[in-house]
Parts: sequence; C-alpha cells; structure tokens
Amino acid sequence: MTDSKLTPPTGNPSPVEAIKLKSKGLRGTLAEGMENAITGSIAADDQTVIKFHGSYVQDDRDRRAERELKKLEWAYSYMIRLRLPGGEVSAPQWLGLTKLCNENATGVIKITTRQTIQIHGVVKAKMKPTMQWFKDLGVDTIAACGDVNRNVMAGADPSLSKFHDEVFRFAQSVSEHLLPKTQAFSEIWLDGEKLSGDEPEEDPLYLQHYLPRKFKIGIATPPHNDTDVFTNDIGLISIEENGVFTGFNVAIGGGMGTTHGNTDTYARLATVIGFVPKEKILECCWHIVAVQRDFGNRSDRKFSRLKYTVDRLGVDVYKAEVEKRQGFKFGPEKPYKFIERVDHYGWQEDSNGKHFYTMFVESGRVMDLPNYAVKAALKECAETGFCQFRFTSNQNILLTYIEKKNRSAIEAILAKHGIDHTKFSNIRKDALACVALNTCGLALAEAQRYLPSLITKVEGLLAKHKLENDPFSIRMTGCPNGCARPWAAEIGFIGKALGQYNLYLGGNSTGERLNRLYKESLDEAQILQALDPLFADYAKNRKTGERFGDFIHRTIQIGAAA
Ligand code: SRM
Ligand code: SF4
Repeated sequence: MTDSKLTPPTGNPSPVEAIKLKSKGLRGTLAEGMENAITGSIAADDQTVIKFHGSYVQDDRDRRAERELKKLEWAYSYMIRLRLPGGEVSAPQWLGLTKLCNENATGVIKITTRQTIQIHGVVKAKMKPTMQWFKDLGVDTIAACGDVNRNVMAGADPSLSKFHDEVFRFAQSVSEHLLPKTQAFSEIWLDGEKLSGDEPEEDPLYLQHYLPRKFKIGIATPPHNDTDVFTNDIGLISIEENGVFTGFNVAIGGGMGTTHGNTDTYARLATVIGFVPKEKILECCWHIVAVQRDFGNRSDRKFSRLKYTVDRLGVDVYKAEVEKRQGFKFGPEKPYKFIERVDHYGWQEDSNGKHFYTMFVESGRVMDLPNYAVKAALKECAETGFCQFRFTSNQNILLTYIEKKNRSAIEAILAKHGIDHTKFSNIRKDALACVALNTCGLALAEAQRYLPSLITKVEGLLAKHKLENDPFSIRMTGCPNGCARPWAAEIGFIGKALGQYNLYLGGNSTGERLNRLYKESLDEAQILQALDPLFADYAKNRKTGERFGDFIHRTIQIGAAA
C-alpha cells in the first residue's frame, strides 16, 4: 500500500531541472565553451553543468569595480574541488598538487570543511591541463559539487579508533557506489572517447535528472564527532559491539543552509532512524538517496535538500519507504556517545605503533605566514617520503603513518618552519571559517580573511576574564549557506552585510545541539560588546567543567533556532 503522504511537491520544475535533463549526461556545451577564448566564462547553463565536474565559475570580487571601470568583463576564473573520500593523499600526490596549484592556480590550497581541498583562480586555458594533471596524480573531481552525492567524510585521526582503516574504506566505498556513471568527465577533460549515439548512458541511480539538490554523507566514530555527522544528509555513526565493528546507526536529514529573512528555511540536525549492519550499508545509502531523488522538491531549490523532504513526508514515512525498497528493516538504534569533535593537535601514536602529527592550519589555508610556514613545511615533509597526508573536517592536516625512526626528521622540519600548535589559543585552533570573499559569489561578508583578526580581539576579552585556556567552538561564514557549519558552534557568526554579522549562541561542543540567534547585524565593536558580559557571567557562574555553549543554553532564553 502506498502511503498517501508519499508524493513529491507540486509546482513547476526549477530552471536547473531543465538544464540537468538536457545536459546529455552532464556534457552540456562544456567542451565547446572551454574552447571559446573570447570570454573567460562559459554559457549560463554550463555553469550548472560544470559543478558536477567539481568546478565553479567565479570571479575576483575584489577586482569587480576596477574591471567595470575599464569596461572589461569580470576577472573570471575557476575553483576546482577534489573528490577525496576520507581526505587522504600520498606524499607524491601532495607534492604534485602543490606544484599544480603554484603553476595553474593562486598557490594557496584550501582545506575545506568536508575534508578535501580546493584550488582557486584557474583560468579557462588552464582548466583542461589541470584536470589532466589531476588524473596523472591519481585524483579526480567528479561529483565534488553538483546535485549528486558529494565528498564522503570519515574521522581523520587513526589513533582514535582501532576500526579506523575499515571505516575509512567505507567512506571510499560509499563514494564509489554513489558516483554518477557518465563518460562526460573523461570526454571533456581527458580526451576520452566520445559517445557514439545521441542518447547519453543511463545512470542507474541518478537517471537523467540527478538529485533535486546537493547530497552529503559523513561518517563519525564515537566518541569523536570530527565530521559533524548530524549536519549531513546521511550521517553514519560507526558502532562497536564487544570490540567488533558491526555497522552504523543511520541518521538522515541534516543540513545547515538557510536564507536571511526566509523563516521557512532552517538548519537541522539529522535524525537517527536505526541501525544497519555494515554489510548492508551501501544499499541502504543508495535507497535513502533514491527516495530523495523521487520525492525531493524540484520546484524550489531553497526547499529541496533532504531535510525538507524528511520533514514534509515525516521521518517514519521516509524510513518505511527506504525499508520497502531495500528489503530489510532498520534495527533499533544502538547506544553511542560523542564527547568531542576537535582535532588533537601535535603527536599521537596508534595501536600499531605508527606516529601521526596533526598540524593546525588556520581556516584551512595552506600558505606560509611569518614564523608559521605551513606550505613550506608540508612540502619538505612530503619530500622525505616518510608520511602521508590526511585532511580533517576541521580544516587541518594530519601527517600520517610515520615510522618511529623517522619522527625526528619530521620534527626537525616542523621546528624549522615554526610549526608548533602550542603558540595558538584553543579558541583559534578550534575555529572554522568558510572561504567567502574574494572568490565566493554568494558571500555577503568576509569570513576566512577576517576571523583570525576578530579572534585576536576575542582572545583579549577571554584573557580579561581569565578564560584564555578554555575551549570554545567559534565558526564564521560569510552568508547563511552555512559552509563552516556555524549553527553547530557554541558561537556562530553569520555574515549579513559587509562588516556585519548575526551572532548565534548556545550550540554544544559535540555537534548535537544547534545554537540560536542572539543578536542581529553586529559590527566588530558590537560583537565584542555583546560577548564581554557573557564571558564575565560565564567565568563567574559556570558549573565545574561546563562549556560556554551549555552555560548559555542553561542560563539565557534566546530567540529562534536557525
Ligand atoms: Fe558550501 C555553496 C564553499 C562546505 C552549504 N559553498 C558554496 C559555494 C560553492 C558558493 C557557490 O555556490 O557559488 C562556495 C565556494 C566558495 C569558494 O570561493 O570556494 C562554498 N562549502 C564551501 C567550502 C569550501 C567552505 C570552506 O571554506 O571549507 C566547503 C567545501 C566542502 C567540500 O569540500 O565539499 C563547503 N557548504 C559546506 C557545508 C559544510 C558541510 O558540508 O559539512 C555546508 C553546510 C552543510 C549543508 O550542506 O547543509 C555548505 N554551500 C552550502 C550551501 C547551502 C546549501 C543549502 O542547503 O542551502 C551553498 C549554496 C547552495 O548550495 O546553493 C554552498
Ligand atoms: Fe560562500 Fe556563504 Fe559558503 Fe561562505 S557560507 S563559502 S560565503 S556560500
């Protein structure tokens, strides 16, 4: 019997739906567009299609006025994002990626909040050589963006779980299992063989219209929630029973994006719907995605993420439909407990005696600052061949699988380049900021270029109240799309206009409670003015061990959730 609620919303399909349908399996006219030397940009429809290939057309927003004055088109270039499930690259790959970024992009690699990297500023003429270079390095960008399943995250620190490797391999299998099946990527970028007929190949999961919207999966292994598992469309919580990794609690419907002024949009943490043994997790994910494909909102993209589908249909109806399709029922949710989600900086050792170093990379920007030369240090570490690299969902990098005998060589390189996480406060080390200006076309305010200096001022306030050694989770985005998951922070700043932010307070440190709007449209002075008395109150009246977010949640009645 079909559930009467189980229908997609009515309404005309959004223009993006037509673009996907007529794209001939994600080809569009991209190949021709890339040959057109008259403009640095591409046709409007192809700007949608290219996302599925892992790239966005952007322009340097700092230079718009100057270009317009000279009657020149904007300074167009391309951002390219890698698909790196679980966030791992080898030392030779890292060396290749930095060389590529120096020669074909801005030279600054950006570690993203989803455990992969992006490069910015690739001009059109360098797009194809860059994609080919990626192929030679053994990495790809397929489905890193677009209305498909994106990069799959998994806990980064191998010292935190003995099932680490197995869980990491699941991230890779889930990513492969849900990849779009099209030759378009190879045809356009790698001079692959062209399709002979007019009809593109049929994709068994995405069909011809793909998903209503982007789709994200993250895996966390308790007690560590570094992937912010509940902010994903599907959150998988690995479960250990009697010392054995048995499967996953499955959570659905997480997501951060909202629109200022549109109270029907909201951030949502995913709801756990039950347990699935690890042998069945690939088909389970497939069917959760397919139900969203069939019943998600295709007319209004503001409401097309899984979170809205789940709330519209009801969690139970959604779950029943997945169970019907997958042919088995979810088991009862298994017990688990998260206690933290921050990266453990410095040296760790895993159960096999391998050593790891977690390096702090402020806002994920791999570059050389005076006395803290991340880029140079990583290059030299890679040249030794003694380590691999692992990106974290907190925008940092781990040097992994180092033999004990090689550790001192790595330590010497880190010391030479000033890499020492103890130089930084906890609040700075646990902060996240999205890209925002100057490349993000949706940014209303600064984020990664501004947060470091705001933190310096917040550190001053913390010192005043003797809180400088306490941990705080602070996150900033340049708009309400939520790319640094600001609603899951204890202190969230969301850009409203240049120099103005909404201040959200009261999330918890494990990512299991959203914060709420405290004050709107604050400039820097107003931000500091708002935080000062709250820090004073916290320092005086908190319970033993109580975190700032919990204190605010307990003591202050504040406004609406996101
Ligand atoms: Fe994001 C759009 C950057 C993680 C929610 N995001 C964008 C774009 C592509 C802007 C655009 O559409 O033109 C940004 C490119 C900026 C630039 O210049 O590079 C952008 N998002 C990022 C990154 C690089 C932020 C960072 O500094 O690390 C992250 C790349 C992740 C990755 O490797 O795949 C990034 N974005 C996120 C996250 C966090 C996460 O997934 O864990 C979110 C919130 C979770 C979620 O999806 O709900 C997020 N990005 C969005 C949204 C809002 C989606 C929504 O449901 O409303 C947009 C806008 C959109 O899709 O229309 C967006
Ligand atoms: Fe751009 Fe907004 Fe995402 Fe920041 S949160 S990268 S400003 S879309």
